[in-house]
Amino acid sequence: MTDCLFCKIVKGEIPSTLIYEDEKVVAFEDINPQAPVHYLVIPKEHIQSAAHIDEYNKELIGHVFFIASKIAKDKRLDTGYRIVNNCGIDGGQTVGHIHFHILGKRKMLWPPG
Ligand code: DGP
Repeated sequence: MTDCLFCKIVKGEIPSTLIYEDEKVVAFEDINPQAPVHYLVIPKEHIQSAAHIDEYNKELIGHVFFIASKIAKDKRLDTGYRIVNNCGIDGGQTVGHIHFHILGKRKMLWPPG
């Protein structure tokens, strides 16, 4: 996906503050933080959204979620945090490459807006 913003971040074509990388996943600071801690965790492979999780990529998504949990531990979000996935237009997704937000270091509200 040559025109995907997050694919460009994966390839280093757009700068970001990386906090984690392995062969399948990268995580970086959100450019528009909604909490004192706000990271994005994404698969390197382009998957458009949660609606595009399938038999082929379901284990990769499990790995992304595992890494999100590991990052939360490593960053000492010991009192809790929120992992958010926005899917599609009504879900509030603005970047068409699946990503999980990790929000922490403030008390979260429920229900979300
Ligand atoms: P969503 O609305 O769930 O699709 O979240 C997209 C997030 O991506 C949003 O919180 C802002 C973030 N974002 C958009 N452009 C950039 C960028 O160029 N760099 C970084 N680090 N984050 C970005």
